[in-house]
Amino acid sequence: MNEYLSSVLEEVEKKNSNEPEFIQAVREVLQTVEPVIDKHPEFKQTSLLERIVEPERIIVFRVPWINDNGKVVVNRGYRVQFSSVIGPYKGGLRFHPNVNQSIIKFLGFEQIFKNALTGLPIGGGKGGSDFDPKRKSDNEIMRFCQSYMTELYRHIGQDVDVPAGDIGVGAREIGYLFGQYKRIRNAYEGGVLTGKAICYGGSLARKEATGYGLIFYVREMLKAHNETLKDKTVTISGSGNVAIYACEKALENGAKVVAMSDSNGCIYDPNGIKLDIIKEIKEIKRERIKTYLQSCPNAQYFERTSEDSPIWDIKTDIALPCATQNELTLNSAKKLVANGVLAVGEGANMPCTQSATDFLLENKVLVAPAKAANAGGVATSAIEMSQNSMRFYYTFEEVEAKLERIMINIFDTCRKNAEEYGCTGNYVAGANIAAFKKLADGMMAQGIV
Ligand code: NDP
Ligand code: 2IT
Repeated sequence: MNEYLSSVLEEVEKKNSNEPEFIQAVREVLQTVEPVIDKHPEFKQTSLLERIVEPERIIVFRVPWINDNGKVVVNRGYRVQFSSVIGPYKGGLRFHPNVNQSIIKFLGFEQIFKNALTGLPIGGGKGGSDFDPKRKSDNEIMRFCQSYMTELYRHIGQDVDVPAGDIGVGAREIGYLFGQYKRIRNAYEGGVLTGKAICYGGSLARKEATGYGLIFYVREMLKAHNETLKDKTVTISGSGNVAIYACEKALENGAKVVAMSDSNGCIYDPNGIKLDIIKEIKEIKRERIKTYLQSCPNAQYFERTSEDSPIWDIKTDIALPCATQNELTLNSAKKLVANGVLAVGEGANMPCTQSATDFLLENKVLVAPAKAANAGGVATSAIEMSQNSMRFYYTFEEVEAKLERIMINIFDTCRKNAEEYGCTGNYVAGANIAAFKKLADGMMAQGIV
C-alpha cells in the first residue's frame, strides 16, 4: 500500500479501534484500490479516502418494548447513513443479538460499493438492532418493530433513506415496520421500504433475488473459466433467505446441493438436499435445521462445536457461504482447498476472513466477492422502488430478466477492471476497483461534502 493509503488505514484503525469488522472491511478495499489512487493525485488533494471511510451520519437510539410477560425490554437501534453520492441511502436492517456499531458500519461501508456496482441510483446505508427474534412470539416481533420504527421514521423516506431486510428481517418484519411508518406519517409512501409483501407494493422476485443473483454471478464466473454448474457438488451455509434461493437456482442449473446449515450445525445429504423440506422447516415452522433428519433419516447432522462450521469439511466443487460475516476462516479455506474446491461464491456479506480470501486466491480458487455476487438483492430492491414510483408492477419473468442482466453486467465489470488493473481473475480486486472509481467520480463531481 502506498503512503497515502497506509496513513488513511492507520487513522481508521486509531479512530475506530473497537470496531474490528469495520476496520476489516475498510482494509480490504484500501488494499485493492492502489492502482486507481496512483492515477489520480486529486483524490489525495481532496482527502477523498478520508471522506469515504467516514459515514455521513450515524443514528443510535433506544428501542423499548413490552414482552408477552409484561416486562419492559430495552434494545439498541442503529441506522448508519454511509453515503448518498449516487442516490438515497439504501440497505437492509439486521436484527441479531450480536449487532453492534462495528457490524452495522462494516455492512454500511460494503453497501456503498455494492450499490455502486448495480449501476442503479442508490447510495449506501445499513441499520438494525441487537434484538434477538428467535423464540419471540409474533406479537413481540410486532411490538418491537413498531417501537423501532417510532424512532426511525423521522430519519428515512423514499427519497432519503430506504431500509429493507437482512438477517432476522424478512417480509413479516418489513410489514410491521411499514404499517407503523404509514400510521405515523399519514401518507402512503410505498417506496420507503423494500422487501414488502406482493399484496401491498412488494416486487415479484425480490424474495428470490439475492440467491438467484448469486448463482447468475457464479455461473458467469465459471463460464469465463470454461466451467458450468451442471453436475457440480455445492455446499451452502445458512438456510435463510439467501441460502434457500441460491439452492433453488443452483438446482435449476443442474448442480447437486449436498449440505446446508444454521448457526447450530449442518446437514449433509449425499443424495441431494430436498429443498421443499428446508423451506417448510425455515420459512414456515421457523425451526432448527436438525429437524431435516425427521423427514430424511439417511442424511447426517454435524453439530457446530467451534467458530469453524463443519460444513466446510465436506468435499465440494463450489462453496457458497450464505450465513454471516467471517464464517469461513483460514482453517476452513485450507480444508476446502485440500478437498479440491473450484469456486467460492459469497452470498453473505464478508463471509470469508481476509486470510481465508487470500489463501483461496493464492490457490487459484475462483472467488465471487460479496459486494458483487450478492448485489442482486439490493438491485431488485431498486427495481421495487421504481415500480412503486410508477405505481405499476412487472411480472416475475420481467424482474428476473432484469436481475439476470444486472448480474451479467456486474460480473463483466469486475472481470474487465481486474484485467485493466493487472489482476486478471481476481474479482475481489475487480469489484472494489470498479465500485471505487464510480463513487470517486461522483464525489469529485459534487465537491467537498
Ligand atoms: P436470514 O435471517 O434469512 O438467514 C440467516 C441464516 O444465517 C440463518 O440460517 C442463520 O442461522 C445463519 N446465521 C446468522 N447468523 C449466524 C451466525 N452468527 N453464525 C452462524 N450462522 C448464522 O438472513 P439472510 O439470508 O437474508 O442473510 C444471510 C446473509 O446474506 C447475511 O450476511 C446478509 O447480510 C447477506 N445478504 C442478504 C441479502 C438479502 O437480500 N436478504 C442481500 C445481500 C446479502 P440461525 O437461524 O441459526 O441464526
Ligand atoms: O446486504 C444487502 O444488500 C441487503 N441486505 C439487501 C439490502 C436492500 O436494500 O435490499
